[in-house]
Amino acid sequence: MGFAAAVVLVVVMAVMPEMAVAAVYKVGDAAGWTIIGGVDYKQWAATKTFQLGDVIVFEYNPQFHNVMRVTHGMYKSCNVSRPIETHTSGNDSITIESRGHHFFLCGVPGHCQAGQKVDINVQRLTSTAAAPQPSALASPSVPIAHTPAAPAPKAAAPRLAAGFVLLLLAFSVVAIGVPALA
Ligand SMILES: [Cu+2]
Repeated sequence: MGFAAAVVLVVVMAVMPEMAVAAVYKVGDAAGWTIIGGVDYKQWAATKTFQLGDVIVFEYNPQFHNVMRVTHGMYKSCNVSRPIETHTSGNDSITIESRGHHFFLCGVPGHCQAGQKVDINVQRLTSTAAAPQPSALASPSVPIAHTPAAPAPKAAAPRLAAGFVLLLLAFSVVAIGVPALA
């Protein structure tokens, strides 16, 4: 029972950062996707914290604009010759499904140069959400599993022993850790 609780806790903590509710962001807010009014899309994006699963909406008159997803190099130089993907509906919803930068620009000549470009950046995880290690606080008595430097040909037995020590360690962590957390 204690073990089950610990497993649930660890799983929940590992999954939690991904469970944030997806948000919908309209690029440029009320102004939409345009070259009119000098919308600063860099500034617009800087005020957002984009997450995986968020939906980015480009709203514009398709007679005058479009949306191209491009590489970083193309984004910087406003190169529209080989977009990764092109959207032209005038109301394009794009779900962000990967971390890192997603570069978009308008492929109509001159528009990117006029500032119609946006970089949607979903932060990469700098540190994995590691569960706290109760053993580190609770028990210096648990010996560290020091794997013997086994000679290569006869690796099977020491590896088994190391596995057993790890298992013991895991059980002691659960035994010590769960009451401390409860
Ligand atoms: Cu445009």
